Amino acid sequence: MAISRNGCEGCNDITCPSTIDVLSKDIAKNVITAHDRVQMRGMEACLFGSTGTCCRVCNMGPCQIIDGVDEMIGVCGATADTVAARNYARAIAAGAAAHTDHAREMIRGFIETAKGNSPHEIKDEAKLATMAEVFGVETEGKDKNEIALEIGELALADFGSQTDEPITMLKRAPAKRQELWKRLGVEPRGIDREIVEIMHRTHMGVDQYYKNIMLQGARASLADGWGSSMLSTELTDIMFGTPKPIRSTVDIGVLRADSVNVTVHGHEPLLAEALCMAATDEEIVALAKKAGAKGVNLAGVCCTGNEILMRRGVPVAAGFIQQEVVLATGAVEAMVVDVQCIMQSVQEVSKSFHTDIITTNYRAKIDGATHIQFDEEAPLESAKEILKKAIGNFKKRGDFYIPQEKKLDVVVGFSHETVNYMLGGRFRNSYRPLNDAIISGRIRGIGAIVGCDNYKMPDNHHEIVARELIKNDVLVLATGCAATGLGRVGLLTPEAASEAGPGLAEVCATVGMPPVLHCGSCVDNSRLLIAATAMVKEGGLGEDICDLPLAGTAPSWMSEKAVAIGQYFVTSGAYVVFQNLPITGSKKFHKFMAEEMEEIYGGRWDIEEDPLKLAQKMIAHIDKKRAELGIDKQRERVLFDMEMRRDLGTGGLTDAGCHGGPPEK
Ligand code: CUV
Ligand code: SF4
Repeated sequence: MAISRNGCEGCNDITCPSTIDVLSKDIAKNVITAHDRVQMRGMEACLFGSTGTCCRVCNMGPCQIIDGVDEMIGVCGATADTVAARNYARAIAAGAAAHTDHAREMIRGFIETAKGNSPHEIKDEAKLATMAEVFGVETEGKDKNEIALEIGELALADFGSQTDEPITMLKRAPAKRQELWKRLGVEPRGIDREIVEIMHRTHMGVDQYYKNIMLQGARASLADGWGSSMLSTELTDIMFGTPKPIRSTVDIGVLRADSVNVTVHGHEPLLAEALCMAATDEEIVALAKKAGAKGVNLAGVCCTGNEILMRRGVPVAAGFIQQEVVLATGAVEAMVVDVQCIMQSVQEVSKSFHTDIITTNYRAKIDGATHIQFDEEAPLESAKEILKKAIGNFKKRGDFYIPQEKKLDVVVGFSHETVNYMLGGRFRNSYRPLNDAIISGRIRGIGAIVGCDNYKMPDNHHEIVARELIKNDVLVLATGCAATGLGRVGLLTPEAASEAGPGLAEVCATVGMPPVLHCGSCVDNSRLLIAATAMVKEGGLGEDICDLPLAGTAPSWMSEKAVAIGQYFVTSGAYVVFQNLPITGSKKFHKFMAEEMEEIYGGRWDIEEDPLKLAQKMIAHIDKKRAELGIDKQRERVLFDMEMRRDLGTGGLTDAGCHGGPPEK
């Protein structure tokens, strides 16, 4: 069938030039993408499913609920609020489970590394020392591997803990936040346990009060953000190096005509790091040359891409929605996948080409794909086996098309430590200059743009949100496929600061940083929690995360992980706005999420489909927080009297509060 690929009058638009370019070529004519399927389906998404009121948890149903219509409650009597809250909590559980299983693998790899059973090593000893302190590990007289082993084992124990003690990392949060969580009874205990408890409480006939269900939703989300995701980020950094600013490129154009192209897609960097090491191995390079190629060119897709981009500067070929398009070039010898966000369709697309889809994790196989199990005890050998398979395909490559001119430069690698160093670097490592820039109003606030991309929305929504934020002096921190998308439109370069408002532009010029900072993969959203906490601890911006002029969004979210992430930000005190959420079919639950949560956590959910308005809502929240902190006047002075910004003081601003209104003295 004929498919219009250049946009369909306001819906599902593709704006990405290289996507349009590749799909318009003859070699791609048989490729059906997610975008095509959105159009081909010819039916709207089910109203009950998309507003949260379809219940399938028992076999008296499925029940479709209409809030306010008596005969349309569940057969068991469950209301729209109960059903929507249960579904939502289950999405949190699934998202948290994904991060948790990923984290567990990383920690097991970390332990093997500490034992000397892997080709990796303990690289970041400063971070190792920080983690030793968090876990109370004595470092005197021990070598780095002994310390790492103790940390690794304690970290792993947090997953299966059966005590009622909170998980270790929770104590990294601001003191006031910890007290609040304690008071509410939402401190996560064992990480796995919180996910199990959600599944239990949302089973038929258990927890049937939406507010109580969401207490557990909040607790499990914290087990993800401050637990598994944070453990994964920190231990991965120790093992593979904490990201530092590094130049690289993004876009499909990073594929190379003269090399064996291997795209690495999924999430767990253990495999990706091993592939990076194997790609430069003499034997592999020799084999590639023998096959007529210059070598092996690795290119990232999705968050695996972000992991090796951040730490090694390996180019990223594609975000989530381009995973099929990158194959449609005909230039990929193998797409290596592990877990999460891999569309089953890549296998179908690969059939039109010489491309192999190689699954590597026993948890994630695809009918028809080649499976080469990644052996954690012999990562390099596994990686070589995979690359050999890819090299074997090089000679079979037929016609192909790589959009060369559309390769975009990016500067990435903004870990919490980098922000600390870059902004504070001239004097000492600290968040003082960042806080001061916010207090003086040169930086209005922080906007986090995280998460996926999704063909439900035109593909330029991240860009619209980001441009509006930076134009209004909001510094953007980006992760996940959102960050990749922003790189594709040129916003991850210091030069992009020319599009920022005068205050942000000045800060970016002074430091030499982009107005949009790439902070990593989805699990690395935990970096944002640490950064926010550091800002609180630095002083002058209140006493808790909910006092900060900060707002988060995941435009075009797709994965359940985005729901878990959004919830841990809200539970940590942030304002989080998505373009849609499956909660709108229930009145009380919706109101609870969008309004009442703020009274409990100081953070709340919001929904706004229009990306420009979404950005403006984030700015409005930032301004509200500035006013509560009493720093709104400073900003007016900055904007209207450039001279005065030099002599602004910072004192006396620590008494703002956000737990239910006026400052607590
Ligand atoms: Ni984890 S969750 S699509 S942003 S990787 Fe991209 Fe990355 Fe998936 Fe969403
Ligand atoms: Fe229907 Fe209740 Fe069963 Fe859900 S739990 S499917 S609402 S009967």
